[in-house]
Amino acid sequence: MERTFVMVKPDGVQRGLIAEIIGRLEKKGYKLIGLKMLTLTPETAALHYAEHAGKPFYPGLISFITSGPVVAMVWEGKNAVKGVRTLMGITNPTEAIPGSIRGDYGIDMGRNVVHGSDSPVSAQREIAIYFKEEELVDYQRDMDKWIYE
Ligand code: DAT
Ligand code: MG
Repeated sequence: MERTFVMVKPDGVQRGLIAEIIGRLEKKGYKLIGLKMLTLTPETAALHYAEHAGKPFYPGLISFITSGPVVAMVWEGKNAVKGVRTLMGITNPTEAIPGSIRGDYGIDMGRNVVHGSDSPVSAQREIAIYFKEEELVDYQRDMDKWIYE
């Protein structure tokens, strides 16, 4: 099973969308295996968003993502990286399709409520920034036989 890193961003936390976002992933069928609430330091934010360093939106992105608590999570499931990106919608919430999290809850690019890894390689890298392996929970769900054929 594939793992992906998901984060409810500071705007999602402030707007009371934690349960909504977790609920969508949970109801889809993905399995939550790690969760913590924290406020990112500028150092952690820089690690997380290293690929965007130097871009025009980078300073705003770092100041936004460190502006309040976030909920960091690891979700597991078949093709979880791709599936979670589909549930999230594209980066620009104005263009994200209704029914997706960003499409339903955002307007501005820099306030798009949720983060999800864009590839399995990114997922591994991002999970390692936020979680030690022993903080991820290994458990079976009986309902998985009703989700996977
Ligand atoms: P995503 O979060 O969909 O993976 P990304 O990795 O390209 O998107 O960018 C990371 C975050 O940076 C994104 O969620 C919002 C912000 N961002 C990206 N492009 C932006 C832009 N042109 N203006 C403002 N913020 C931007
Ligand atoms: Mg990205």
